[in-house]
Amino acid sequence: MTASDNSPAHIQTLASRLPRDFQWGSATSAAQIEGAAALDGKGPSIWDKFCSEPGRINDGSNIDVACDHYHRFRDDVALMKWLGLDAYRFSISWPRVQPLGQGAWNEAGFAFYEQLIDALLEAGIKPHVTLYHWDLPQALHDSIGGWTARAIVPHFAAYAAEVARRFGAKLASIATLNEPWCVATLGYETAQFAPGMTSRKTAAQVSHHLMLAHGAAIQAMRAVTQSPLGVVLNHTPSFPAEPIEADRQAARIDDGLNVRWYMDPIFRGSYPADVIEYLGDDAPQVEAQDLALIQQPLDFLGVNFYTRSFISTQTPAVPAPGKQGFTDMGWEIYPKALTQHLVRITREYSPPPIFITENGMANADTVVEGRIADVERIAYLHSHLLALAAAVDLGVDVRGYFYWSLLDNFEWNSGYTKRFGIFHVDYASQQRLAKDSAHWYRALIENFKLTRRDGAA
Ligand code: IFM
Repeated sequence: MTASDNSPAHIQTLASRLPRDFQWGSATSAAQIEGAAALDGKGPSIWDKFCSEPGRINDGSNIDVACDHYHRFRDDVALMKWLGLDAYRFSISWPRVQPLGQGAWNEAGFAFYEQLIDALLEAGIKPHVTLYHWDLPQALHDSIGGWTARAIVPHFAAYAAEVARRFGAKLASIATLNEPWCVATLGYETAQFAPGMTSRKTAAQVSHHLMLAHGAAIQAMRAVTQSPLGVVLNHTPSFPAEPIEADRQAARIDDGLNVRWYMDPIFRGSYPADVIEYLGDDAPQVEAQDLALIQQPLDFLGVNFYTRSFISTQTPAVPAPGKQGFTDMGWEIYPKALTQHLVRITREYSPPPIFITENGMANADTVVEGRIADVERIAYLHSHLLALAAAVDLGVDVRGYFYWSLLDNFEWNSGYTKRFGIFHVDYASQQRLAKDSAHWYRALIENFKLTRRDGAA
């Protein structure tokens, strides 16, 4: 990335390629920022429990306080307003509004989200809600087995309908699930995430229950709200490391597990046959009518994109080239895959309008004399926006972009060691500091509004 890439003229060219009503946003999730883990009637989530188990979180931390957003949300909305955001994506903590995951609602929990939504609307920022960003009520896990049990489906649908009934009229969108692949695979097969189980068979069954819960929730919400409804999937396109059949086949299966396993049932009403065959006895039990329930019409698709998967069957594995570097997560920076992938899913699935609901990088940021010169993040952000614009040029219907994340926050099993925010958080003082990337994003949004919305272009 050259210096001139960041010039106002370059930014203006980028802006002119995007639709006039393109929404500029940023995203967070409840468990990662809220804190107040046991306050005002909130029940524990599987992540509260997971954090309490020795060895699960790299830095031994927990989410008791996190970014203390529960108490500081008004200040955080002010930061969003300063950025000029059109939209903010956040999640509702299920155990905050329904501590047991079934039965009684917690009015104090709903009151928090109502205040947040109203503060956003007052600031002119569209609220986009996700219902499930990984913080399952621990009580539901204990009582019925959580996602391992088919019986979770009506409970999730009831929770979704209650949120939609209360808040639907104020929300710009409601997404059922965030990244079901992560929930099922990292939570139930590799044990990297809560609840920390290690069975591929269970994970496959969980993934089916997630899909059923998604379908049932969409159906239940349609009955009570006009708000646009959708789902958020993480897509990490798979590339064979070498032009050999073994790598190609492994990349196909990787794509099947990550992309097609969720896109096919949602948009085609079937699971991919090659993945069913690959799973063998571990394939989930699917009942008649399940796929019809899953394949609900959607108003939008959320795509979370960070990197690509470079698939090698050699020993040792052929490493990803990383010509544009790697993030602090060790993820290869490869923006071209975003363009290719958006074009591919548009061609193969004819999805509804797409939002890039997450994209961003962890960076080893350092504060020097009160400033964070995160040139790497600016380059990442800029190159991915150019990749997004290239997809729009090729006919992909992208309506918005949410930078992950607004704040440095709790990065799951990495604890607080990875910083994704465009605002730095000093966890001891809870002070927020705009990184250079925040200034860059702000200038971009301002320029876009001037030239694309208010201007004649
Ligand atoms: O922090 C996560 C987020 O919760 C889900 N998508 C990926 C992000 C970065 O790992």
